[in-house]
Amino acid sequence: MYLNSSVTQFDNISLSTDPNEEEVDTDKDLLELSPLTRSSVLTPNGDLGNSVAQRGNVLAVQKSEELQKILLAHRNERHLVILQDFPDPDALSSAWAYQLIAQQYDIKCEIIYAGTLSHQENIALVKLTNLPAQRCTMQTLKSKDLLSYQGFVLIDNQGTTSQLLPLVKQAGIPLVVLVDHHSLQGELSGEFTDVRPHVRATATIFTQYLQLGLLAFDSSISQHIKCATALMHGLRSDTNRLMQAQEEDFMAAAYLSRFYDAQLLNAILQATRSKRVMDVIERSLKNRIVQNNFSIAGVGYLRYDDRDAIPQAADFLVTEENVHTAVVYGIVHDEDEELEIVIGSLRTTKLTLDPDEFIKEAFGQDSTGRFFGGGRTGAGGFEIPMGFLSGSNENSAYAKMKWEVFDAQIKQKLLKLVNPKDHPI
Ligand SMILES: [Mn+2]
Repeated sequence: MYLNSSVTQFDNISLSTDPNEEEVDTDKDLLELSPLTRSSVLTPNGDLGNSVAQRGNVLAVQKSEELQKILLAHRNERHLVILQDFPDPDALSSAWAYQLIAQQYDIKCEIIYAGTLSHQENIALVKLTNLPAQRCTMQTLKSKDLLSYQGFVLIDNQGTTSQLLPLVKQAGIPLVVLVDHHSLQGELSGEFTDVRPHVRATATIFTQYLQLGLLAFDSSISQHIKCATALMHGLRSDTNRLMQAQEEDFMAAAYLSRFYDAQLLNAILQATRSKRVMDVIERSLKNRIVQNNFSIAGVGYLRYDDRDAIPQAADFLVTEENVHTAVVYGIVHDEDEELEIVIGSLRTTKLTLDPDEFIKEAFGQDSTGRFFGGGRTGAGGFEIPMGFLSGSNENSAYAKMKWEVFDAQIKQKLLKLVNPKDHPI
């Protein structure tokens, strides 16, 4: 717990672009300001519109101000922060930053996800930083007193990748805050919405909020150091270790570098792969077909807990020479709930390939108009529920046949886009 930034103090923090006296005192302090503030100080009339980053910063300032107002209006409430079923470092760290920001307004946030942390790095992240996210299955959520929550929050997702959403909506809990960098997935809009598909990581957006004063990180507070480390990890992992980072992401990483613990980050990154993940990667290698620089691999059945092996296999396949895009998919089965679902991941290094568009085009929508997947820069994913065809895999001939049908269907849909000449659309 920390008390250095009370709400009263916080109310006085100005998010406006007018630098106050203290801030323009010295050159060093100039560098402390946000990029927007700095450039508006240095070139009051010049250079507008020349940089996407600059426009991005105008938005960041507006959004920070807006978020501050919303949080003030929701003081003393309890909120559920819902992450995708299989949260990644970007989601986990951003949700934590949100929780710390909201805490200043006496808003109590519970960070929950329905699935598992299946990536070894994510498990290490949560354990080593003591990150306050909890698994919450449908059953657990049903057993909670949902009336005690005045709002819910979506971070690094728009509700399309969480099983919990229908239940929360049914309970009539309003969406208070939505912050994401995936392309807009639907009509869902919160009281506060900040969706910026051009930003590479949600951690970048949250770091900007911090930088703009929504919470002053203090390097003497261990929790702040750990959260900064988590954000650095989130930012790096969503930008392919900064390779796909843009100016805004680098600025955010630069800011976090003042607080993060490099050794702790290293410890998180040292996490090793389980044998089962290695086996899935091996299957993806064996089964892949490469056409037109696309590498496509079906990996058959996987346990629910190993689901994250799919994106890891895609990460690996995309490193092959002459491959710019990899798609890996498999049937994930949840023994507890007798549920089966086709899950796939796409990774691309091709700048002109939009994963969101590609996946929506390849797989289309379900009967309710919901897309089976989507994406962000460089990465995408899809989930196709198997409904009535779920289960009964004790009969191995049947299980094999079922896989073959799904495998063939997915390949057909992907190859239509991979070889457009063979299948004129
Ligand atoms: Mn993300």
